[in-house]
Amino acid sequence: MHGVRRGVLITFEGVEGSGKTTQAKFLVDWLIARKIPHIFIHEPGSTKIGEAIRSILLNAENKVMHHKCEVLLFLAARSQLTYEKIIPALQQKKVVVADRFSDSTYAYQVYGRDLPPRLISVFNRFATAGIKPDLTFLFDLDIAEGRARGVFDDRMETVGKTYHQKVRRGYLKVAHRAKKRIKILNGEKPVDDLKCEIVDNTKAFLIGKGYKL
Ligand code: Z5A
Repeated sequence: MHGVRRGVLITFEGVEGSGKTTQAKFLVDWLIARKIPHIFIHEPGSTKIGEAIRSILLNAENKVMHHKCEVLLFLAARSQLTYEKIIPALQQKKVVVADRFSDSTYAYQVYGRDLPPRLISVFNRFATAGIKPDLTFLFDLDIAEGRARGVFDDRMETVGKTYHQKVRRGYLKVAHRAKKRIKILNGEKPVDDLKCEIVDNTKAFLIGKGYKL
């Protein structure tokens, strides 16, 4: 950890069922095996306040929720997580592995809900103290294929297929604008192939940041 100045934030993004949680957990196992200090978080949630907000956001009975209320709740949960867990972990030079972060808001609320990008970007900067991911893995997968992998019945998951297709396209637009940071992975590939791609990319990235592996 000699040459490391601050920790890094590695995020996993993608549509539902794309396999990002599976791979984020594999990366955590890899970090444990190498004794690299880290934390694992998911959004919305990972704090007491964030989990309470999550239950409001994902409750399928809350169908009346306005899109503006929705985005503010996601940002409120992120803000708590940023100050309670992410900033302290980065200061302690830890690797922060996050199952979703700001790119989700651009894909699901800006592109998916047609909310104004500039305003949401300002709100997001306010919520996160300007913290951005250092490396992002985006799992791209056909919506129907993702859905076939599980049961998806919460408030966000039960919005129609057209919405989720917009989200997928939104993610690709975000990735197009941040080519250096966001690695697009083919979510159709077998789990072990994806695992190798992620480990290879993360290894190179961490070495570049001064981690001794
Ligand atoms: N949301 C938002 O709108 N705005 C925001 O700012 C934020 C979030 C932060 C959170 O949902 C919801 O909040 C989410 C976005 C929205 N809603 N939607 N829709 P969540 O946390 O409950 O769940 P999720 O993040 O959508 O993840 P998920 O549905 O659990 O799926 P996943 O993490 O992408 O996949 P997985 O759990 O790793 O894998 C799913 C299944 O596929 C599982 O059985 C695996 O064994 C299998 N799998 C995994 N990889 C493969 C491969 N490669 N091949 C075959 N099968 C595989």
